[in-house]
Amino acid sequence: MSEKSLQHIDFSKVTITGGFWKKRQDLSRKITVKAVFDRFTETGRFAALNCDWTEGKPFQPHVYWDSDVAKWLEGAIYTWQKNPSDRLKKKIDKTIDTFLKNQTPEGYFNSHFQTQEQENRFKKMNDHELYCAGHWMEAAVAHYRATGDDRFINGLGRYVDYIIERFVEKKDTGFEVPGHEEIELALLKMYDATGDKKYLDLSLHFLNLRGVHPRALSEDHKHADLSHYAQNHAPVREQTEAVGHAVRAVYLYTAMADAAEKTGDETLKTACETLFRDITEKKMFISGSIGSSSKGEAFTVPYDLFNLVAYSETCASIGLIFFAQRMLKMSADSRYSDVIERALYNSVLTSTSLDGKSFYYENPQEVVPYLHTRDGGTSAIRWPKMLRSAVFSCSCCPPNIVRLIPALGDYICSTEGDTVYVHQYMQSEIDLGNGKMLNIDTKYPQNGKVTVTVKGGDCKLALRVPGWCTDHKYETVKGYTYLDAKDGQPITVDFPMKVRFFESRPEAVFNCGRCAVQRGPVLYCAEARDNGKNLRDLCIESRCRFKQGIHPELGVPTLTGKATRRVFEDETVLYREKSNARQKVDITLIPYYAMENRGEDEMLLWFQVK
Ligand code: FUB
Ligand code: ZN
Repeated sequence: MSEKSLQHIDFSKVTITGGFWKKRQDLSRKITVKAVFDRFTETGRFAALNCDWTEGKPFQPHVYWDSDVAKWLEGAIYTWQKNPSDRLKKKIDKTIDTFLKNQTPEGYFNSHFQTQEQENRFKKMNDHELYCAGHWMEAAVAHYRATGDDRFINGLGRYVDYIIERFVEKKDTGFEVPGHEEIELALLKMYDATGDKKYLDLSLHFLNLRGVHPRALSEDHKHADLSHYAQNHAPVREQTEAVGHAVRAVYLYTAMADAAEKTGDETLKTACETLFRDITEKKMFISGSIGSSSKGEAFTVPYDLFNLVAYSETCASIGLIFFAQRMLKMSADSRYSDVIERALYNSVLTSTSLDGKSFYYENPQEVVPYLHTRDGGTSAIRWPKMLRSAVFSCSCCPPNIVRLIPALGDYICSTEGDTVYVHQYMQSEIDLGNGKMLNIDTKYPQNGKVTVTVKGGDCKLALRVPGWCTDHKYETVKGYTYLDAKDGQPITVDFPMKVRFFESRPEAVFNCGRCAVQRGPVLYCAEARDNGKNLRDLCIESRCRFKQGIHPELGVPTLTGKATRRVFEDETVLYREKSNARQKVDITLIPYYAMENRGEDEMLLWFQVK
């Protein structure tokens, strides 16, 4: 491990005690964890773990189903760890027992292959066995850390031994590296949890082989370039552009960054920096969503930020957070923590309904409902679904939310020697170790005032000055302001949280002449229900003094202000000579994360501003 690394304080040492994120954590604990469990039960995903499905029975286990359950399990463990409950513990124990009971004598587990394709074990690169194995490992690490019980993690250890036997020793598998990355990052977590170098070595084995044998994934997988799809087009240290399936990509980059930090591999670190810049400077929506195209669920060319047809999968944003978190460990640079904030308050929050029960897979960046009916909804252009769903046939996103929200404490704070870094501003109590506690008192993002108190000794504090805050008074080094903190003496910073307009580079052509409205880290959008239809016709006054309020139906903050809209009264013409007639109107904006919670509606993030 590099000596300069930041040591992230993990969520087990952090209690989010109130405010914005406490509400979200409570919603997750009380509603979302159970809702996802119930949907996965109804769709046969938990029953599949018994590995007794036979032809003719309902609920045929799919290749990625195990990963859905494993991610739910990981999130349920985090939830239980912070708020023990017998009912949840029973579900956790039963899931683990079923997994352990149905592992084969070699340690292998996959409910699809064990019931349907025994003969194809480790033969099909794109069929997710190692991806599922990785998610089981992440759940097992969570369980071991939460309980100290090593049954589950030892079960995964046996599975890893079998993977080593087949992929490293015998080399008798049908592919060399996983089609869907995930196991690489999970093995590094296994290494952290156990200290056993075999996990690090296997992760490096897969990382080092990627791109060395570019190959098609499978004949029936009709993507333009199959090696790019799975980031298998070039050795990882030579990759400079984020390509292919976005979730696979960011899971890979997460592992690369973690491996670079653990081994001190500077070439790997440089590749990660280049890839991070490529994503965040050219391929990221303002919401923190990534992966523009539904074709291959993929990154495309730079500045392809076509809001109306954005794919922007929830898992990809979550993967970007994982990647940024690993990069932050290697370099205390707010470029990483700013991206985490952007994704958390926007793409991640948006993906879950306000009632905590339904989810976006693809997160719309703009909605014009009548366009979705083009060609009876079968248009070659794939429009994202306007509303969230309780479960999907490929339901990877909901359980990714289930595991992210209870572990949010992971993202708040790190230490490096005597310096305590605060990256995210959440009302919390943090155990820094060695008898030191950190208290963060804030109503962020309601306002930008944050009071930080260290107890148990003096230290240097490094507080992130949020990237959206361009009018602060602090001196910064890579986005952090460094202050001396005395034991028990509160330090208060204040980041002016006015409403701000943001514009994008000219190459992001769909946003030209338009601005996004942001207050603090939270993006605001307009819905037709509050503003009348044809939202693109609205023009906000640049000197508009927005008033804050609470939305009567949604209970979320609102910004109300002045705008104009064109007068276009003649319903019979499609075109006319330009007229300057404009009507003054009031505009009501809601947080982007609250969009489409009242049924399908037109929604806009990028406005004309004059
Ligand atoms: O293949 C498993 C999951 O389904 C991926 O992570 C998602 O992007 C979707 O392809
Ligand atoms: Zn997903």
